[in-house]
Amino acid sequence: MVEQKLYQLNQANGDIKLFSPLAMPKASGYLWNQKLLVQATCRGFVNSQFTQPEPAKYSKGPCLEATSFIQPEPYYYAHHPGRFFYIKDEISGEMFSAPYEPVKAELDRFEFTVSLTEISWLVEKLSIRIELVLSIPNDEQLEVWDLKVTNLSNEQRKLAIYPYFSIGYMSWMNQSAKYLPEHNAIVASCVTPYQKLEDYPKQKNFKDKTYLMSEKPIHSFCANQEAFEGEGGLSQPDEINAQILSSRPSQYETPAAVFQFRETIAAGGSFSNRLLFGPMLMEAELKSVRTNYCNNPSRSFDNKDLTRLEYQNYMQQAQGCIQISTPEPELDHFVNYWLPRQIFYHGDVNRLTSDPQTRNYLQDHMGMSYIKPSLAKSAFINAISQQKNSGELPDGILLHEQATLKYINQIPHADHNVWLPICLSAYLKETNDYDLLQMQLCWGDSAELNSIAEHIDRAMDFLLNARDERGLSYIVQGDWCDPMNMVGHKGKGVSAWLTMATSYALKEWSEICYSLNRVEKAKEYSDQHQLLNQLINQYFWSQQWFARGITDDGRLFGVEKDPQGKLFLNPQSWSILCNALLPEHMDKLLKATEQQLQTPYGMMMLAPAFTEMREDIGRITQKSPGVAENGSVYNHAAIFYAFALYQLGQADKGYKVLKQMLPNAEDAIERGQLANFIPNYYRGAYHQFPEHAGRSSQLINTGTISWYYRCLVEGLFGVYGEQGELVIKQNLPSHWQHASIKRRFMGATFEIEFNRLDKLSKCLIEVDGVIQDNERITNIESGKCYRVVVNIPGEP
Ligand code: CEZ
Repeated sequence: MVEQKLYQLNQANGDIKLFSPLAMPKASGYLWNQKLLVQATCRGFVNSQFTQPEPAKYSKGPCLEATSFIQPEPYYYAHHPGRFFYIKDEISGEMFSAPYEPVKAELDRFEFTVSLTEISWLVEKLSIRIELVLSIPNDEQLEVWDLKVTNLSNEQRKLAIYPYFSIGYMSWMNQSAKYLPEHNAIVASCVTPYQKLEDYPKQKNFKDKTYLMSEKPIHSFCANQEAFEGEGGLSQPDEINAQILSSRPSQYETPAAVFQFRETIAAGGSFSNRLLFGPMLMEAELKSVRTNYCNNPSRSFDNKDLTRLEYQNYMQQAQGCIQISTPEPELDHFVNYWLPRQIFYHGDVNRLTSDPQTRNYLQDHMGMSYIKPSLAKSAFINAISQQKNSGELPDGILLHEQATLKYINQIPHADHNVWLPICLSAYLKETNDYDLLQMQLCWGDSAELNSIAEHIDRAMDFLLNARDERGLSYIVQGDWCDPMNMVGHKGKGVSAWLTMATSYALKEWSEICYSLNRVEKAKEYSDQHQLLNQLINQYFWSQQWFARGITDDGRLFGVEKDPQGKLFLNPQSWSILCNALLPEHMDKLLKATEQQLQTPYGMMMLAPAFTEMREDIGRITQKSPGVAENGSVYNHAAIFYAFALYQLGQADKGYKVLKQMLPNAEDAIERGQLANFIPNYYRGAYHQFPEHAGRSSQLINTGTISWYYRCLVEGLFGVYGEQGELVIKQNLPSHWQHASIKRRFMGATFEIEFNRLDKLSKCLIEVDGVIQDNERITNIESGKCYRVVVNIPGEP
């Protein structure tokens, strides 16, 4: 027997197909638009959120309000929100559910396909084929489910088909559900709980209703979770064992949305139907949903229907500036299809928040510089216009008038300013839009007008002032590392990472100032950067690597003598980025870092992970060891390391980090996810808890991806802009003999072939047949296609 592959990548359209619901139960796809995010697992569990404008849920757990964020390593339990389809043979009484939950019957065939614009399933059991397609419109808060049931047997079948959409526990104040025959819909209603009187006006227009509508007439329904399940539970619901559903509404009971269709299907024949699920404000909205999405020829299920075309158009924007073809098909697949899509999700909907953390907002838009630079530009302007007159950027950027700083954004973090020149630098390389820096903007708290360049000067001055008597950067209640909240809360502790990041920011800004001909400023910041690098070595170098910081009580931590949290990755990476790492220390540092932090799943953020609270470090030490910042393979930190390695020209080491970030055929099961996104972490604490190592957090929100793209452009392929010219400085791994890419830059296209040739003494670059005497392409003409050959020395 030929062993069936676990999953398959389609290089022609980006699809990923998974062939079992068991091997990677949490494998998922995600769809979004500006107001809605839906992440669905292969088994039919769904995490979804919509905005009003704060994120909210319309399908929840059974007894929790579940209004919190989507959690890492989400736990899916029997009653977890999901969209399930029970199928019963009315003659034999046999039953199963698609895609898999909650009956979990062994299936004859299973295909879960995540494509760029929809998620679909094909399931076969009892000679019945179920095809399900989930899509969403590009601008509405609505899940569109197209269902097709085909009789694969040679006989006529009598089937009962039951879509079961969980609505869950909506509110302890008021919840109910009923069926509205005129709309073929179940509508559940609630009142979002509140206490403060002043919240009433803010909440009275909340979309407190969830509906499920059927295109075709239904035979029976149930809108009451408990009644539906009865004693049988979700895997054998009492109401499915009965002939028809009970027509029960719910009145201060947990709502559910279940329909029954009873169909006689001829041999080879099929039954199709469409279901629409989402939140709404008023019942009156059902009318337009019906008109638009039911029996409307232009929007009926078809590859060319309007809803799909509109969504495909939306997703068309998720095109990166490089297309690659390398010896690694998995890398090609991810970089050509899924990476730009994940970046576009971050940049276009800002992770569905209304107050993104400033550092996230800036880094996400750094990534957008490669996808849709116009959007990145407006984001940078928006962030800078909220900068305080003191030079300080706020902890979060408000995206609409009523938005407020919430949760983590109420905690003072000291690093936001460093991201401004760091992220802008990538944008400027890509666009050459130095004019942006002359734009006049006022401040978040004052009407004074200053150029963006002056805004950034002030951001740098603010960082330089936020230092102790030694010249080291205060950490306050956190830096890039959010939960490192007790190192400096008494006002004394300093961060090695932030001191390095400040130095790197100054270096980047100084270089930009030179390009702007602001020679004095450039010199001033460059001097400060040099000075900082001396301090970094003086205070933070410890034996073989850089420490992480000095606590309020003056303790240097992240050093050899610490039993836990001995070595942190970020200070090593950033000492390289800011050029503080002394040549004589380089080997020691790289060796220690690799020995202690490298795992088969990537670089851990620190090791050993903390197993108990340290009151001089903070909340990070309370996280489970190997989870998130406490020593996981925290991809955001790992990608900084890759970027630093590329800066050193360490092509093989850099590539290894990039490659390890993607699930591959050998370890996909341990990671538990498909290569359709980079998660924020894989479980770490590799040496302490090896049995869980590698497990994906399943979270799609991460700053990793922007840097991943930057590593491809500036590192691996080395095809980046400088003053409108294209620099070619590749770092292909030594085992690649050949690669080709298509690079969009300054309106032109570059078809670049890389070949490794033996006996070549140095890299040779040929542009349209002409050998270049340096590594840059100048006088680029927009609209033109350049053919570039890069010959790289191979064996001597
Ligand atoms: O959030 C991320 C932040 O969005 O953690 C990063 C930080 O740089 C990003 O801005 C590192 O700390 O405990 C916490 O508060 C955590 O910090 C999380 O919220 C963390 C999550 O892992 C989400 O990705």
